[in-house]
Amino acid sequence: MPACSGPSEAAVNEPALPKELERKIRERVATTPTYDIHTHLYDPALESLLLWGIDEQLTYHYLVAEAFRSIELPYEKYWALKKSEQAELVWRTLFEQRSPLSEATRGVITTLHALGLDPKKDGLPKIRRWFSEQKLGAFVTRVMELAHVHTFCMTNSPFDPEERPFWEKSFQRDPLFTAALRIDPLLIDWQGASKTLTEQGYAVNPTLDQKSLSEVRRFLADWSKKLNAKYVMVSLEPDFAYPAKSDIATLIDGAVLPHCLEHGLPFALMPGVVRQVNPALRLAGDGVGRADLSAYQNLIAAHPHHKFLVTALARENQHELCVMARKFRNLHVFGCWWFTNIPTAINDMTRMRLELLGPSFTPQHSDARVLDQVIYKWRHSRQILGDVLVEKYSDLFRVGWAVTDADLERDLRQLFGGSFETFLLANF
Ligand code: HDL
Ligand code: ZN
Repeated sequence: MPACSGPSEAAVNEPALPKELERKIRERVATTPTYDIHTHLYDPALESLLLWGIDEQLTYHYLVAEAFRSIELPYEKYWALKKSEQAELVWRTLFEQRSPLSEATRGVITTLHALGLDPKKDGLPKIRRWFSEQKLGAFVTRVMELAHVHTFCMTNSPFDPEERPFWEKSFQRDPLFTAALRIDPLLIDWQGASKTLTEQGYAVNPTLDQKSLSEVRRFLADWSKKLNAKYVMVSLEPDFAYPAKSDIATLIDGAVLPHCLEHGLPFALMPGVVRQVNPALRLAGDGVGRADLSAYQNLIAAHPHHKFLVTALARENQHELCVMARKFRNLHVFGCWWFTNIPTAINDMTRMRLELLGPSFTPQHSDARVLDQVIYKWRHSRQILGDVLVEKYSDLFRVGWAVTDADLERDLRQLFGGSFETFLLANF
């Protein structure tokens, strides 16, 4: 038995990926146009609903939560400040009194740097002046170019009193902003939602009888048509159970799934949010919980002809979700959502997904609420995806499979929205 001495003969002589090929992979990952399949951005026609500019960046709820860790100001006094005062407090707290080491604070720096600004030198007043000189239309174009995003998918809710009037009077759509029908209140608060539907002219009553379910289907059909929705979406608490004798399960079985099947729409499920663990933080007050994914496995297994998009909020759910996707071709896994949109989790999840699913998933969405932040959300994720793909193509190269330009273009087209668009058209 030869003595063990360091790496094996083969390992030492294994060819590494040629530097030029590695460079090309990184460059293509950095610049392949992508469909951003879940955002909270809005078609510019929805006017002030589309948030942009430095004060919106700084008052993004991720930064509000982080800033409150270092300020003693009573929550209500913060909320009573003007937006510009809130932004100044966040700026001082997270960018002047500390280094922007978190993902969301680093994101502001990445974004400002990409826009040609120097936050350390310019300071907030000069940055504010720069944004005041931008025109929205040109800024949308610039952000999409810098982030290499070709299309956004919005999150559109018939239950949002600010948004609903725009859709009811209809408006000239910007084709770069597609829509998704968001129905959280319908499923998690049927008693309240049934009142909203009644006000909108749907003959529902709080008891979920057959008449109410057919009226809910009419509601879903009307809004899916109004929006030209690409999918129907809901985020659910960790304890969502299925099957179950619950309003949620009754509405899913009796209205949502029949509607989605009839219209060929995926049902997008986002497990794991624990709503308002700290209500004083308002939008920043939601937490996370490990979801019981057996409910999703039961739901998907019982509906092999329906399409499901799923992203889970808890890091602990990610491996189980990947294995589930191996069992069900009608499940498409997407994104590193919210609290998993950090390099540690993105790196872990993207590797795991490629190793278990190959390129049959969508690695990322921005979840952006402020137009500017699309820049950092995509630059940061593309950096990690580039690292992971260089390693995976290197592993293949070492065993004689060298990725070609055509392979790379095809694989990246799939990962940056192509698999998602194929899934939208799939019939199982
Ligand atoms: O439910 C969702 O779509 C989440 O993305 C929430 O909107 C959350 O507040 C968020 O913005 N996460 O990034
Ligand atoms: Zn979201």
